[in-house]
Amino acid sequence: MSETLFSRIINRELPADIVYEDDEILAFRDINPQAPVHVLIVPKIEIATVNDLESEHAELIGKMVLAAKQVAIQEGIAQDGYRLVFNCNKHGCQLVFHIHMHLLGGKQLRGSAA
Ligand code: DGP
Repeated sequence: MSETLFSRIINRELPADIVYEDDEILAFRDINPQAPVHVLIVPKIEIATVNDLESEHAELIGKMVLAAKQVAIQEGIAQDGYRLVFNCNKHGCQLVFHIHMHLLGGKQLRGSAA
């Protein structure tokens, strides 16, 4: 598989505003923020889409949610609340094919999904 944009950020080949890192996960601010806080939670291993997840990835996905919770606390938005989103493929408007979870908050968000 060719290296994704997010793998290049993980490998420090491209700059990013990193807000969280552990052995398995990197989180950095979205380059095109849709809310005052817009952070991408990204596993260090390359998995293209949610469709490519297997049961062996269950713990990793759980850790991504826990990382998002930690970033929300750091950013001071945990109490007011936030949204966690995975986009998948064309109808989900996925642009980068290295799975990532969007953490959005810092204002009153509208609607619940689309
Ligand atoms: P998605 O549509 O779910 O695949 O979201 C991809 C997000 O990635 C989109 O909100 C913009 C963000 N993005 C794209 N390129 C870069 C980049 O080079 N740096 C950062 N920080 N974010 C990027």
